[in-house]
Amino acid sequence: QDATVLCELDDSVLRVTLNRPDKLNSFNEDMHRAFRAAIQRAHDEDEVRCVLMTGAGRAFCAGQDLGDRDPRTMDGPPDLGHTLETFYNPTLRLIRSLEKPIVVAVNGVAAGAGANIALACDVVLAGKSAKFIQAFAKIGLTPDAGGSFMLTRLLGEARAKGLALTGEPLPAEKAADWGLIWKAVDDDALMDETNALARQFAAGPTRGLGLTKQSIQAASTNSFDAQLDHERDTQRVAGRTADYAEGVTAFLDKRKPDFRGQ
Ligand code: T3D
Repeated sequence: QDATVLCELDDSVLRVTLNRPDKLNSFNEDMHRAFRAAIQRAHDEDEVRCVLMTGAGRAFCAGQDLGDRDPRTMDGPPDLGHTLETFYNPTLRLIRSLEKPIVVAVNGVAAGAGANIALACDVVLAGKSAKFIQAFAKIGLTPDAGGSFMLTRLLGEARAKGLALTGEPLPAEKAADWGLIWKAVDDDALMDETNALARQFAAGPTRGLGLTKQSIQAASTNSFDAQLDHERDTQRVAGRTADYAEGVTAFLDKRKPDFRGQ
């Protein structure tokens, strides 16, 4: 059987490809474990300076594999709170806490938890034919994988509720217009553009970029005062990195900086 998640380190970019194309890359337990391991690897290995996430085939990810939730073959209703706590939530926490950028190429439909995993990452590009679907409403569930948090913060309550209650597909260009994602690009250009961005991040000041990600995320829940304190503490750390010294030296020498991720 093919690996459910392909994982390859290339020039400091960890490429993570969801790989169950026949099932539109929906999550079974094996894929949950492999995906978690990939994000954990990004935490553990200094060589990884950026993650690029995408899906194999025509879809990005259709969320939970509903074949594993067939009520006709189950012994009573499942405890989905338990499955979230066991599978999705720890992975979402790893994604948000990773102090390295995660770039996503949404190459096709992103539905349910598949959409919300993408939205929890840092810079999301989508092919113009891609769609984001809060599919939960169609099957009697509620948004998960951080969706209720991300949609509300990125879009506000009106649009978050509209998407979550109707389950209507949101085309990539509209998602970009609404500020849900960074960019919608021509399908043919998606991988080139995402690769270029991932390489740019992987050659960047990794500590500074990681702290920047944490700072923007903290602003979602902090007061202004608390965020000023956060900025002070973050800048103190960034100011002690070798990459900051290199950045300033390169500027003064009128040359390109050579960041080492330290
Ligand atoms: O359970 C828990 O642990 C709680 C957590 C829940 C998290 C969630 O994500 S719940 C939401 C689950 N996802 C969905 O409800 C989406 C279901 N899929 C769809 O609505 C549609 O497939 C799409 C809109 C995503 C794409 O539509 P379309 O027309 O492009 O493709 P299709 O023909 O529906 O799908 C192609 C194949 O993929 C098809 O298989 P087949 O007929 O060729 O053998 C389809 O059954 C399969 N597939 C698509 N999504 C899933 C799936 N198989 C299993 N699970 C899926 N989620």
